[in-house]
Formats: sequence, structure tokens, C-alpha cells
Amino acid sequence: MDNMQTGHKHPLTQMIAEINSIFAAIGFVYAEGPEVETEYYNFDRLNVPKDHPSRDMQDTFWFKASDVREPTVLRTHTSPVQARFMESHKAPYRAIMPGKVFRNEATDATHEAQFYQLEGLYVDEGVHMGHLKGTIEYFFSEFFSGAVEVRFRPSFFPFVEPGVEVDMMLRGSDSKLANKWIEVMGAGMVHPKVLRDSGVDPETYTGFAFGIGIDRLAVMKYGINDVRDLYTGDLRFVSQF
Ligand code: 2U9
Repeated sequence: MDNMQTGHKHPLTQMIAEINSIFAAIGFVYAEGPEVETEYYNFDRLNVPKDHPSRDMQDTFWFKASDVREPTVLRTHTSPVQARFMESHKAPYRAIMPGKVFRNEATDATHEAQFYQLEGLYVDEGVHMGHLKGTIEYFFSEFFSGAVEVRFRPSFFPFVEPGVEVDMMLRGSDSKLANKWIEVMGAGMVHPKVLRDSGVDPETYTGFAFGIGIDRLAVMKYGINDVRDLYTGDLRFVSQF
């Protein structure tokens, strides 16, 4: 039996554990929530307009109305976990929410209909964009084991105001990623309406939030060519990690 191959954690599970320990070191707790969500938590509580295209059948997996008591989806982001976290905890808090999300779209080497997202949330008195930038810089420096610069470009997401797209540049490394700006995530200050709807007083507290695709991080860190390999369970692939 000496040559029997033992199993090990899947690369995505390994990455989530690593991400968790990086954030735990700066006081972030780990939170999870349901993959089957109500329209209310997945969209309404996040300030997504009623007529927003992301609510369409073409983009979102909806349950058959006759099978559920209220409009129900496979969650399209982990953001409802934040909404649930905020209403069940008393501020201040910082938390990361990794988990599987679902989009009704055709798959190719860079898109899967299921993928893993990591979102983060930090709510306290006086939290501002500087804290967001410092936190993201810290995370990427640890995750990619090198000096990382981060820049923000203005963007829009209904749940944050202001919203930003975040680019990163890895310095002084021989990695393929080094010395160029790469778009990596979206982020922003939690919209006051989203705070209020979750029971947080926006006159007292502010918060930042960010969202990133974990599959994309895997592609960047390990040079994976096809994200679909992360979901086949093919041992020739997973044994490399
Ligand atoms: C609450 C309030 C604010 C989370 C955020 C993004 C911007 C974002 C995408 C990145 C790549 C999703 O995986 S992806 O396709 N996410 O751009 N996410 S701000 O903001 C929140 C979440 C929850 C209550």
C-alpha cells in the first residue's frame, strides 16, 4: 500500500483557507449564507432596481414559481450574506464571505455558470476609502507574496456609493503578472440605503465592501488556462495542487 495516493483539499478549498487566514490576521471573521436565496435578499436589499437586467431569466437561475413560496434564485453574488450578517450582528464588524454563486450564462475558458466569489465588509465609525485601499493592498501583497500597488477607477454598483474598479500591479517579481496593471475587483463604500435597510444607522456608521472572483484569483496565481477545470474533479488537474 506504500504507493497509494492520498487525497487532499481541492485547490479552491485551499485558496479559501489561505484567504481566510490572511484576513483573520487583521480581524475579519468568516461568514456563510444560503446558496438558494430569495429575490428579496439577492436583489432588493442590495438596492438593485426592479427592472435591472441582472434580474432577467437570461442572467439568473430562477426557481419555478409553483415550487417556492416567494421569488427564489440561485444567488448571483455573495452580497446577500452581508445583508444577512448586518441584520443579525451589532456594528462594528469586519467579515469575509466566500462562497459559490451562479449565473445563467454560456461557459467558456474564462466563464463558468458557477464560480466562487469572495466578498468583504467592514463597518465601523469613520471607515473610509483609505481603509478600503489599505486592506486591499495588504490582502494582495500577502496573497501574491510581493509588493503590490493598487489603484481605483470610478465605477457603479447599486449597493455602493462611491463604487470603484480596483486594479493591481505586482512589483519586483518574475511572475507573468508583474509590472502591469490588472483589473481585479469591484469595491466601494456601502450605500447608506443598504446600511439602513439592514438595520445599520448610516449617520453613525460607514462601511466598505469589495467583491472578487476566486476563480480569477486562481487563474492569476496558478496560471490555470481554463476555469472549467476547477469544476470537473479530474484528478489529473487537482493532483497538481
Ligand atoms: C453589501 C453591500 C455592498 C460588494 C461589492 C463588487 C463591488 C463587485 C464583482 C467582482 C467580480 C463580482 O465576482 S465578481 O463578478 N463584485 O464588483 N462587490 S462592491 O458590495 C456589497 C455587498 C453587500 C450589503
